[in-house]
Amino acid sequence: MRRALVTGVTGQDGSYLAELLLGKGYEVWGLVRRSSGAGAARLAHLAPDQRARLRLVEGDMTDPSSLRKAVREARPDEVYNLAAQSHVRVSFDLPEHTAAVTGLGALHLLEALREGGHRPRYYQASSSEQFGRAREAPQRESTPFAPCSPYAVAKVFAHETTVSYREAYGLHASTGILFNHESPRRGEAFVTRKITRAAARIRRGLQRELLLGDLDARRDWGFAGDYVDAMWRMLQQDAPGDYVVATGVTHSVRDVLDRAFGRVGLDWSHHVQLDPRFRRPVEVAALVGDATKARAALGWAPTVDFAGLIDMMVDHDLALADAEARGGTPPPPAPEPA
Ligand code: NAP
Ligand code: F7E
Repeated sequence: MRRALVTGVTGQDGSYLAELLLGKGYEVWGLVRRSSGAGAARLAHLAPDQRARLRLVEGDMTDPSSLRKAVREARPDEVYNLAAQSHVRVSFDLPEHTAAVTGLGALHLLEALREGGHRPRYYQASSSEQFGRAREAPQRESTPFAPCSPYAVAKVFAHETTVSYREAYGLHASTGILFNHESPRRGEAFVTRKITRAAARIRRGLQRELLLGDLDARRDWGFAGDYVDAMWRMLQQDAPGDYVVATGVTHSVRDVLDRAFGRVGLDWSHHVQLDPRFRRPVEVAALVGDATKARAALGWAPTVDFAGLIDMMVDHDLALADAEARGGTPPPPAPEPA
């Protein structure tokens, strides 16, 4: 049985990746923090036979000894480093924490692999935010990085460290430069989910207004389920590499509002207020990716378009709002770390 170690297993991508790997028959070791309570709910729906192959191991990206122990115990064939302080605006409030977890954390993990002498394949969760104030559009693997947030700077550090470990030590280490990807499991502080949650709750009379920072920003939004499949495909290649993963289509925050509020039959302009607290000190105005390499080399393609993605999220959030309106249902218990 192949074994994978996934950091960030309680996050959006971690939960989809764990599901994908368990579905392929892997034993999955997930790194979890003592504080992972809310995120662990994302794993609660797994079927009993899948849970039996999911092992949770305590650890933290800022604690190298816990990473060495996780690697030693799991002896993985593949390692997926998805753990991060992943919120761009929050990274301006917590710059050192973000650098420690998102940047230095990757170095700690790569060192644990190198020192362990065991040579699993490694995936680093790189980000389109690394392109920042991008020098060209669409952005591809050769586009220079121009990070403009503490998050993006930390991700560039982790990315370049991964490349240098590949070159220096011959590790099968790949990076996926992923553009924004969303789902019903997206954290509620990211703009798509913030909007779909609000549209559903306003429709059901549970909320009146939605405060947003910027309506003109443009992003290339895809479906998280598609993007974790690209991660897995990268580690199945004979040679490691760097890949942009994106839909190639860009939309504005305003487009998200149109689609989400349209889905519930409301006019968003009656409910949305601008609030400078949700703006960033530096905004990345527009990003759009060119995934030609991933399509050709990995045989990867997105299966969900923008409209399908937003509709999926709104429909999920309408069901949540209905449950909330009925008085709420307790979430199922999360797996216990062992
Ligand atoms: P997410 O939902 O925010 O999940 C982040 C994960 O990291 C959670 O499991 C969290 O655990 C864990 N984590 C945070 N700090 C940690 C620490 N100190 N030690 C150990 N684990 C820690 O992120 P996501 O959207 O799934 O994204 C996955 C990865 O891809 C991240 O690295 C993100 O930066 C990157 N990325 C995301 C996108 C996107 O659009 N989603 C695009 C490009 C790159 P808790 O549950 O304990 O908080
Ligand atoms: O913002 C604008 C905001 O927070 C998207 C992370 O997964 O993707 C994500 O980072 C856009 C930005 O995602 C609000 O200014 C307007 O232009 O959903 P977001 P992000 O910053 O693009 C990248 C690829 C990652 O790697 C990250 O880990 O929407 N926006 N008004 C807002 N954003 C938020 N959060 N809240 C607002 O009120």
